[in-house]
Amino acid sequence: MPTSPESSPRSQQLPEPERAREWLETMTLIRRFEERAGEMYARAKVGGFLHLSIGEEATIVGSARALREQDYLISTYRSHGHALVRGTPPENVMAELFGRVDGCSRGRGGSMHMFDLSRRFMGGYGIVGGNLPIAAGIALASDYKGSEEVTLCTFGDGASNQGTFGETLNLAALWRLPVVFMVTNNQFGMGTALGRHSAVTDLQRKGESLGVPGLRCDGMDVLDTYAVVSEAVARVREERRPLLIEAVTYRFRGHSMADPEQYRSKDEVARWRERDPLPAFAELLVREGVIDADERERVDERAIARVDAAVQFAEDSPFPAPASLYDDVYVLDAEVRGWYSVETAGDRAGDALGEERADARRQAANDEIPQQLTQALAAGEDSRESAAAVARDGAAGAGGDGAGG
Ligand SMILES: Cc1ncc(C[n+]2csc(CCOP(=O)(O)OP(=O)(O)O)c2C)c(N)n1
Ligand SMILES: [Mg+2]
Repeated sequence: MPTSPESSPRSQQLPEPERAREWLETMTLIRRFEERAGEMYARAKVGGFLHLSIGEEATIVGSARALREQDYLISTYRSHGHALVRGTPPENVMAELFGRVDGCSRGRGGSMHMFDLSRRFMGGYGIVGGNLPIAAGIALASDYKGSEEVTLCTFGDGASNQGTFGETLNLAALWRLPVVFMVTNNQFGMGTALGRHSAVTDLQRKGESLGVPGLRCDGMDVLDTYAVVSEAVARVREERRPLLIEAVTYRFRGHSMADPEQYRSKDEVARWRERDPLPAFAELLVREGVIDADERERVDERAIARVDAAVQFAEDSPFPAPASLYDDVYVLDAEVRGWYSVETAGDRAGDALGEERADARRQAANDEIPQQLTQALAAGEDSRESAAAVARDGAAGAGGDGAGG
């Protein structure tokens, strides 16, 4: 099964009809959303990169539905579906793609940096393998608090070759952290097939030597994914030991929007498309009498209408104000001067002037500026305007010559 589209037959239990319908609705929403996101990218409405997970919807929905609301989910740059499955409104996900203020990361992250703390979706990361140590940190915090929370960390087959994979699984096993690692084996790391980038292709076994046992699920089947991830999450919650799951799936589209796909044949894609998880699940629900053909049609129409609304919402949302450019970021003082600048000049040996300026800034940072900010925020003033005003005054005051460093 790992590298071919055939599934192994398993006995699979359908959930309650209401849940089954919700899973179908969510898978359909993700599919329609991503198709439209691709169109919007082609029309230059979306900047940067765009990675679609069309074909991987059963992996996303089956795994996320195995979580409780208090559990955490963290994924990669291929994460529109993860935001949607956790309940982030499609309007805010689309606005994020468009770089607008109503995006779930306020338009500052774009496609690769979805984030929704209120729904415990911890992002969206552009660095391959970069989310694994963060997941371990989240799980460590959950453990430290004595909570029952579990973290589900999804990443790609390619990421399983990163140093962070070994380092994180080792520590997670050693410290008995409540984290489920899930490698979404979609058969490729960019244009490199699994067998050409990983010495071990049976990915569920890749954590064994690190003390992390593995399980495998058919990531093209939402029922199997749900069953296996549920079992893993329950075990991790109970036993306080990490597990690794390999979800075997396939991405039907290119790695990102600019991918000539010369590394695979059309036949191979067509063979996997025969197992398209979305019609497979919809047909199962019709066969089992959970929905009828009309209902299936309506689910699709509703998803399309919701995505239409999301596009309109994103179009209507403004871009972030230019004055907010430096909100939430640290910048080097030599480049931009302000209370938010990170000191560098004072670190240079023998640079007396730099040290003097750094001292002045440190002094300012210690007292005046944060207090002014706190007061401004407490008075309910618009935080961005206040911050900008304080930054201007602070920079002038701290450096004497308006330089601040
Ligand atoms: C540390 C790092 N190295 C390289 C890249 C470039 N890169 C982006 S996606 C990708 C492939 C990762 O493949 P996989 O982990 O299987 O995830 P998938 O794209 O299939 O979801 C690479 C190498 C990166 N973003 N980060
Ligand atoms: Mg991959």
